[in-house]
Amino acid sequence: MTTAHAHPNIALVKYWGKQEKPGNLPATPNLSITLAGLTTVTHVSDAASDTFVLNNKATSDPKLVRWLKTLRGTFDVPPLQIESGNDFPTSAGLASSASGFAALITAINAHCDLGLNQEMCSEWARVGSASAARSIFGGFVALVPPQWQAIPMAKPDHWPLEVVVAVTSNEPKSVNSGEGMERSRLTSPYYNAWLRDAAADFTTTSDAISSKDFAALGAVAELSCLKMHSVMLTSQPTLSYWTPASIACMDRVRDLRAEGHDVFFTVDAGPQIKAVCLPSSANAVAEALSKTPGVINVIRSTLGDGARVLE
Ligand code: 2P0
Repeated sequence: MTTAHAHPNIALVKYWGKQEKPGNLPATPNLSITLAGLTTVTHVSDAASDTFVLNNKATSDPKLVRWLKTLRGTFDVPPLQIESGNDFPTSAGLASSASGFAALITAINAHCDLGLNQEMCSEWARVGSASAARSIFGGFVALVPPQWQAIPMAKPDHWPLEVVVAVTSNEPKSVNSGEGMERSRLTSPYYNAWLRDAAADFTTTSDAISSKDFAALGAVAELSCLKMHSVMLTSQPTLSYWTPASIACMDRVRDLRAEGHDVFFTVDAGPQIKAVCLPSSANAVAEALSKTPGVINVIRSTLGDGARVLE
């Protein structure tokens, strides 16, 4: 048996929409931070036929079945028992598919001696779930053309940001990301504007990370998030991932900033709020968000490392 783990990541420059060609390629460059405080652990062992256990429950995931079939088109991979567990809500806007596919390719690569380096693991993770390409690496990570293998931009200790995740629902999302993105591409009147601005947002964000300019990073990351949600909301039928508590948390983050705290929010395809902050503001942010009506719990995280084999 081989065990690997990986952490989810959250995008500061989002992607939402794919290219119209094979390979599961994002339509726009994107950039994330990897979260140490949330973890997927995946065990892979030989079996008579493929079996998949997620969070202690046998399941059949069409995305995983398709991905294994594609992998076997290139590599000799025997039938496998795959057991994966998350210490955080699954399919609820906390990037469980990112850490899931990153941990899985890392475990299979070691178990089956595929001989993949990290870049190639990133490419195979991306085929499963585009954001998973980024969870192969730690710290600040870019997923950009032309290779669309993730690139580590800076290690966690370059700028030890903290993240407070306000969990407002533990329910799986009603429309998955892949389906939602396709709906937005086909129907949102704002989709082309979203594509047009992405490269500039990416450059502004990279510069803010290099120079550790927190105010600049917060401004561009919040705008990228709100532009993505504008595209989602104007898709037909609408993609509305927020709860009243999500909105209350965003308002609370703005209040905290007005009070002098270094914090900004980002929100993915789900109702959870991720408040990114400097360590000096983390206690105040965690306390304020945990008291915000509708927040179930908060999870605190520092920046983490990439996927790796544990045993
Ligand atoms: C991101 N998200 O950049 C964006 C922001 C969610 C919102 O990438 O269809 O898991 O499995 O490739 O990459 C989540 O979607 O979707 C995502 P698939 P993925 O992080």
